[in-house]
Amino acid sequence: MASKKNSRPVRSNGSKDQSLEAFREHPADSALTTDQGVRVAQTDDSLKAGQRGPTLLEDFHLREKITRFDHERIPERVVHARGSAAHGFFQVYESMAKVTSASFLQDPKVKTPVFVRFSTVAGSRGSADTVRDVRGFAVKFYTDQGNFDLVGNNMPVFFIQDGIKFPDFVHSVKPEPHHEMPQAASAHDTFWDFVSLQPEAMHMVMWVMSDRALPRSYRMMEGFGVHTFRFVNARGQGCLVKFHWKPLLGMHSLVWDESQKIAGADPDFHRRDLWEAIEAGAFPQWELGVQIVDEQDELKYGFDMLDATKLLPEEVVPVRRIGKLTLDRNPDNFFAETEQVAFCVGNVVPGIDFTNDPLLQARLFSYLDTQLSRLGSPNFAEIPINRPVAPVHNHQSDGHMRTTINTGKALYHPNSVGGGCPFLASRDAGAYVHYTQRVDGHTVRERSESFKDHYSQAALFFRSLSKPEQQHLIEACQFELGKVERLEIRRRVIEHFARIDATLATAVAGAIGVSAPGGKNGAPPAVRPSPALSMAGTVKDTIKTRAIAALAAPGVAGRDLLAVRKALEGAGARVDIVAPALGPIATADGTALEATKSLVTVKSVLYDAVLLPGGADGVETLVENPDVREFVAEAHKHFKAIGALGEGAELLRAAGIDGETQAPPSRGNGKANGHLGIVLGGNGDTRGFVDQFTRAIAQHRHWERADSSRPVPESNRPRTRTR
Ligand code: HDE
Repeated sequence: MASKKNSRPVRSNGSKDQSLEAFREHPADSALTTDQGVRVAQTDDSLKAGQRGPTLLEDFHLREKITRFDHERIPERVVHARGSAAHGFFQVYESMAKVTSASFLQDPKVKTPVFVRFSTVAGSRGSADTVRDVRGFAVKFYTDQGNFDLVGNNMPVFFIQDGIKFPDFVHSVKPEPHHEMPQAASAHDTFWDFVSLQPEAMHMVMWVMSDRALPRSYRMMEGFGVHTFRFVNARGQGCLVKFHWKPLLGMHSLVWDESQKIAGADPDFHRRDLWEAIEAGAFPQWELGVQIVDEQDELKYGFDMLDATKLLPEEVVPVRRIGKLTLDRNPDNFFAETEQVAFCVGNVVPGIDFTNDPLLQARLFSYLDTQLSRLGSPNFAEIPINRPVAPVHNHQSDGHMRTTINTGKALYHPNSVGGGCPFLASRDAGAYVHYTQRVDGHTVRERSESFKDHYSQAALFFRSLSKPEQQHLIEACQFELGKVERLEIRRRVIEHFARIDATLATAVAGAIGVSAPGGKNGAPPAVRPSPALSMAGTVKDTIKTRAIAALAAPGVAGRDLLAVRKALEGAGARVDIVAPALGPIATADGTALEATKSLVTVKSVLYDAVLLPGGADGVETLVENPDVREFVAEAHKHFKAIGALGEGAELLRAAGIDGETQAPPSRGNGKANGHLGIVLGGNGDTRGFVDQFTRAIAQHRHWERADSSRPVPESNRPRTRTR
């Protein structure tokens, strides 16, 4: 993306002198200036009448500095306020000319620049990343035919069917208006009140209560266009299309307890993860998938393709992967790019068109409208991050913050004064021509009958999940509804749940003081599960970019620890040496080892796996440290892989990890060694250990391990419970 960079000079790192004095020398070309380009001699004291006298109004440098500061903030987005973004590119695998004329979907050699912004929805700009929420997944393609924005989410459906309900829905999930609580959470009365009165939300409620709402990383979640869009080919023929993004690292999630703790330990967890992966050259990638359906089949699948509370199961219409998105560059400036980027569902290019989905139709209006107030002027498309790479020629003019300097006299069409410029283009010359659709109907404020089934797909989703995923969903509902103060709201929700799945309704009801309904609301629908909706079968053969904490203290066996670290890093993981204090560690075998993180600054929740070292003296020190014991116990509680070398196994016992989940005592390369994600290795031979530990980490979380930390009371335990 071409962008005009501010000329803020960056001092070359050539000089090793980092003293304060060294920074006081300033080469002429890097001098501090005012906004008018006047060089500034001193910026630490304001201009005063005498050293102890009043400040003078004529101090233009002071006034400019403070005035600019006063106006630094712009309104945050009303939804999706907290985001993180990156630059990258998209390449199609083969020409899609048969179905669409979109130029960026024709030639596999063409790299289309993109800017992608991920976000949470409900929280404000400063809220934590790991809250339970939908994630935004907005992609701006800078194509040679103009900008195409695919403004999607990480869930394929939405809470409401008609955009007119959007303000109601958002008001219900946002902090309650009288005391502005809770921040970035749906666990409160108004949200559940709204959805309990709006049963069309039930399918999306299932998604938001599932592990999909707690992604491990933006890099490990799917994306969806949600609505049904339309592809149109060069001959003007249309077909329906649903867009998907498939992450090459697979889909992985956090545990709820872990998410809450990360919100304190590192509220920027997802932002940092994305940033660091790109800085490390581990570029996140997704494949773009499409489900293509004939126009006449829009009602063929038992629901209406125009209804955004429904998904089209992949087992019914497979997702064809048509290209790849790679994010390879972090923004230079958060405000200029991530904050000022303006996505709009209405930004489409020739070959892509809309359908009559009433949620989509309202969005076509909303984005431009909100950006006028958020970015302060209709000229926001001139901000570098929003500027198309395709040339822009038109008669729009003036307004706040106009930067284009139009030349010539003719600001209208048609004109002869300007030689007729700019000219109109034909479809063949790449002009956008709307799809020709017959529209015929009465003016009504009504919902189509084909939109009226609100439970079948909620049941489809719940019953397609693996047993552990179902259990997590149940626990999420127990937590969220447990926070709802009004009994009648909790009761209403359980009545809806009973129409989705009896096990779900019974398990949740038991935890929230509501008696389970006895089937009077109608039996849950029979559904054929869709395995693609579960994350259980996702990519589990790589440890690329996984964060592993290797605990250490003076006296640990350094050689083995470093050998394992080298092997794990060779497989693409990041291994931090975590010790009670930063700095060099005197190892038992004299190998040089340095702690890059200390137990004071990091917690187990920030890692995917833990490696425990051998070495009797070092392990003894670690065993005595309560932070270490907590570190290991939490990793275990959060179902993470734990590898222990030699005496390191002592740390498992010290952390209270009992025999049930302990690996069998046999050491070596035996198969049973990776039992429930706990891998033991002997001193000296790390090869077999590394193989098994790598496989255990690649599994991501070992749900099959008993959750001894927060057992569900026996009476509430659904039959779907694992183990
Ligand atoms: Fe949005 N949405 N939305 N939305 N949305 C906004 O636009 C809106 C919906 C989505 O990173 C706002 O510039 C309405 C569905 C993303 O900048 C606003 C309706 C989906 C982002 C708005 C919806 C989305 C937004 C707030 C119902 C998934 C963040 C600031 C008719 C397909 C984009 C802004 C970014 C942002 C309106 C529903 C995705 C207010 C009226 C469904 C990813 O215009």
